[in-house]
Amino acid sequence: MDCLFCKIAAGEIPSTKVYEDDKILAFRDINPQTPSHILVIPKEHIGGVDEVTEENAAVVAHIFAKIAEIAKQEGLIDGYRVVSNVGEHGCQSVRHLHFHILGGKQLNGSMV
Ligand code: DGP
Repeated sequence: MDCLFCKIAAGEIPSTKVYEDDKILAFRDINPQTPSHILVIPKEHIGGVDEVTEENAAVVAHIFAKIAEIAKQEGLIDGYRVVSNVGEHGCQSVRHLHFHILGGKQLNGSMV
């Protein structure tokens, strides 16, 4: 499958890793929108939030447990935002489930 984040997960394309285990990978966004901008992905290919099912949702729970740890490790003690863009209206540009951790500065209150 020609998927950019599958290739990053497999180590075929380099990334700046922040956290890795057998199920997930966290790495720095190539185009950071905030001082700390990390992407967290499952290693298995799931296209997006719209492809999460009862069968594959365990990895999403695992991702969220690790997001809390990664944010602490990153020093985001004053808070941060977790975002997952979905599909065309959500402006998802990479069709592999990922969660953005955005922090390191005061974010604005606008969700869109
Ligand atoms: P989204 O637009 O929500 O699908 O976010 C995709 C993000 O992926 C975007 O913020 C830029 C990032 N990105 C795209 N290509 C690469 C890459 O090759 N390496 C890294 N580290 N990030 C990438």
